[in-house]
Amino acid sequence: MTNKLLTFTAAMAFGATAAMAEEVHVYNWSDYIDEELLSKFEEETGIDLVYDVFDSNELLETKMLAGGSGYDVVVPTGSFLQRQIAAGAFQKLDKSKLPNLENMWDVIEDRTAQYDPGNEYSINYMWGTTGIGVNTGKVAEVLGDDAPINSLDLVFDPANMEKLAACGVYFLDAPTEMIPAALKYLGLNPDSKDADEIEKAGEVLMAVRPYVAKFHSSEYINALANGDICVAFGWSGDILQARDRAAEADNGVEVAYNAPTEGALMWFDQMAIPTDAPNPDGAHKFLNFIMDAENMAAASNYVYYANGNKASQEFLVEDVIGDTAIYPDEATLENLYTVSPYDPKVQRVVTRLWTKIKSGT
Ligand code: N2P
Repeated sequence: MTNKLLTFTAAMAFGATAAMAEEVHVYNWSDYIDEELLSKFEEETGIDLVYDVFDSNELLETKMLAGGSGYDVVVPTGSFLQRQIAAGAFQKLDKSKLPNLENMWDVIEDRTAQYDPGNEYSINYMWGTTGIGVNTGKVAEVLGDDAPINSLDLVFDPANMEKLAACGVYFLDAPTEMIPAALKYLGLNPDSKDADEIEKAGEVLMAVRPYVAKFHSSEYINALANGDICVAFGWSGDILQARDRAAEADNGVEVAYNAPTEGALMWFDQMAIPTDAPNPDGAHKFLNFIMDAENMAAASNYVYYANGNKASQEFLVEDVIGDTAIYPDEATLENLYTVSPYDPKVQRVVTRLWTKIKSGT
């Protein structure tokens, strides 16, 4: 009895303390941070960090538009951010709480202003490209040494895909990445909002659909690294992480990333604070922590994505700052395109088409 009472009292006291501890809830992409930074934030601020991950803008958008997500910081891609700002999903940043904003890179701020004019609602976390990851050995076995590993022909020409199906191909489960790529393959504007053109892109995807083992936006990292698949249409840094995981495993798998020579999508992932964030003050502390030059460099050095922080550049390892697949040179930059959000009518076309493509019917 006494024991029970004691336990009960202790639990109450513990519960009360736990309820009082400050928390920040962050919702970021999977495989997108050096987790040591998470404990560093907790040590420096005394705030408990609750860190969840996702791999789909559509999923994040559903949560943002529904409201009440409970998150203090989320990371939509620019084109999604833009329409979520329009829907009232985010609050303006209090720049007086963000002294590390001075570390940010004007070149990237100019580009992200396309989605968030004046960068009033967001800071850039990472940016990158969408392209082709290959297991070089297996692809050469299947298609020969002159396989077009840096061309959209690899993934959109059914003759290539029919052969590659034997060693395994994954595509992103992301219509806003795959449709622009298919439009580019057709020589059309990748940012086209024309329903007929989008249908044509759908035909490109349907023609290779039988040879795609899976549409998924994060599993391809390990699948490539393990040698379970030989091609992934995915995100630059993720494929470079697969390259490193294979090298660490010393399993004979060699992974390479190429932005397609026809042109590649360049995207920007932006940290923003939901309008109904439970702890906006803590959210600003997290953003400021992330914008610290050394913290931002640690994140990029770990995940192989470029960031929008100029001051971080002196802390980047050569493998990152010196790799044009991560920090593109002028010539590479010229070959990158960006996209803007679909309006609701076109979005319905895209959503319907994507469901059809994934089901393959
Ligand atoms: C991280 C993927 C982030 C890129 N795994 C998608 N915007």
